[in-house]
Amino acid sequence: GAQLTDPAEFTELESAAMTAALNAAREGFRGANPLVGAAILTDDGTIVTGHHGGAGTPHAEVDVITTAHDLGIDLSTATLLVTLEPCSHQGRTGPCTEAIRAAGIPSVIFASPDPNPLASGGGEILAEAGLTVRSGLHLEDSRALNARWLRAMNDARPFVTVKIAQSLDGAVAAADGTSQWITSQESRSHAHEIRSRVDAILVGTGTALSDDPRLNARGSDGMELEHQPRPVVLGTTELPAESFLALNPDTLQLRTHDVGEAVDRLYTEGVRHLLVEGGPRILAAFFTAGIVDEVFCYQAPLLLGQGRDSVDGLDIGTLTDALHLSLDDTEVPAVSRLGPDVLLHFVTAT
Ligand code: AOF
Ligand code: ZN
Repeated sequence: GAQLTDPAEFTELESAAMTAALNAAREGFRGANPLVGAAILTDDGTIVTGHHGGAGTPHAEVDVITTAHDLGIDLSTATLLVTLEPCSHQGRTGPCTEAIRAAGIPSVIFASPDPNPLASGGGEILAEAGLTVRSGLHLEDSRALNARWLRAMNDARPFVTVKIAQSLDGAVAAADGTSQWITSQESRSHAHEIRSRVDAILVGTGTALSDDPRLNARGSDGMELEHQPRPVVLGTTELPAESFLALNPDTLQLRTHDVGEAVDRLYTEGVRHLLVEGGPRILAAFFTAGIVDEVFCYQAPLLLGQGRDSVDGLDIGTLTDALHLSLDDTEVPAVSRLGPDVLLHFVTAT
């Protein structure tokens, strides 16, 4: 990658423009693609921003250049700031390096390098083409913005979020199998928001058969949210032809018992963020395989007695073998109240 620039070399206006780009990035969709924002800073201190809206849509650089053209801004003396190194590849859209050159922009600042081997190297390409290229401005903020995507890229497997909704005594269903609804409406809405930010949701065939879930993301009004995850079912049992998942042409059934193989397959399918919703044996398999990155646990204030454990089948016989998690509030509060429930956010050891 390109050399990092000494932070002292950036002006206050450049810093402000990168902050604006970071804020614009947050308007994007967190899914298979990173959140990326861009800004154009002109001689007279004007700042315009753009962002990437999700896979298949224009990259942030192209978005902000389009806006600048629409506003009649002179780009021949402008600086383009972008939260991620401009891509160099022909992907679902063209290379941003080309768009920047074609726009005649002489100076580029990016926050963090692009770790994607397909897309990286754009900084060097622009420098070789004679542009002034600097990097590292608000580097940590840019990294924090895409922590899940960066982890997925680095590990070459999807970032795995586990969702558990349970009673105080750790049950996800009562003894007779009844499970609707243990958690509150507020908790369920929150869980649907998470669904709308992931690429895929995975359940086992057991859950698919017992609950007939839709695995889509819905608002509190019951309407589908803008971004829908891909439903994934793990296991060999056939789904009933009339079930929601069998009727959804996007459903992917993975007929493997190995969760490691399953996530590898999902990565090649383009999944960068996977939400695992159960059931209890699937959760145990993910924990045992060490491929859980994050847990959202919705804890409802009720006891279910002889219920079904939320995680079932962990081979832990003694305290020293316990699997440890830690409360984490780098991005969301580690502990929050959702109506009558408590939401806990954990990460696993890295
Ligand atoms: C940029 N600007 O706004 C984004 C970039 O699927 P594609 O073709 O859109 O390419 C996605 C890859 O491009 C993604 O994995 C990452 O490496 C880079 N994303 N690059 O110059 C952007 N979103
Ligand atoms: Zn690009």
